Amino acid sequence: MVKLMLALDVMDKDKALKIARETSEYVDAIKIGYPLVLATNLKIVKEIKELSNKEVICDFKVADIPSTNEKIAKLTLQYADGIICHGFVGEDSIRAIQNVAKENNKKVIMVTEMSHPGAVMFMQPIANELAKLAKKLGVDGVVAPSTRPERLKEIKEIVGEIPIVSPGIGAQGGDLEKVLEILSDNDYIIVGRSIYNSENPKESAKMYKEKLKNRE
Ligand code: NUP
Repeated sequence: MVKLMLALDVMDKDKALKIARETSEYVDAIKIGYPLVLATNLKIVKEIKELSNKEVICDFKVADIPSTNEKIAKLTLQYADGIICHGFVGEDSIRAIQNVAKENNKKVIMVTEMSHPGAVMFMQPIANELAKLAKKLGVDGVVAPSTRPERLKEIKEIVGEIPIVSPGIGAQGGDLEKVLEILSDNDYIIVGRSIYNSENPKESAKMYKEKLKNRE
């Protein structure tokens, strides 16, 4: 089954813990990014992991020189099960993160093409090259857009067995039906606002989970 990753981009600790607790029955993984970590601190990752008992991925889109990437990865992967990094900074920068991840048995997920409209300016022209690099390096996942199913398909064809982690369903307008025709078992859809901003996040997470189940 395609998995559900909750993007927990709320900026209040109690709200984050409440939503993580309420939705954990229906989500397979929780993604924590700058909004929540900067509003609290890195230890929130540990707390969410303990409370939800789910895979927790830090979406820090790391994009620095190898030695700085290494430091960021070491700090993040103390608590998180995986980290999202950018690929455009090049092979050495990604390898620096992979080295830390391998020592700790953690995941490195690399961004190829982002989901927002502006990604067509600079990212889309190099995204297939980034996907090829992801495959060469054997990363544990790649981010590709649910907002552009044709691009999602192309990137998936390039990376083959590497799991896809795909944002854009819900608030960004991605078409879940179309996306589920492309994704396969072990891939993830990422859903944020349409779960955590809904009146009933638990029900919303349940609805997404059921849609994923029904596609089997
Ligand atoms: O290309 C990307 N698009 C994207 O939306 C790469 C991402 N990591 N994200 C993240 O996915 C974004 O930062 C947010 O955390 C989540 C999507 O959230 P939402 O649009 O469902 O609220």
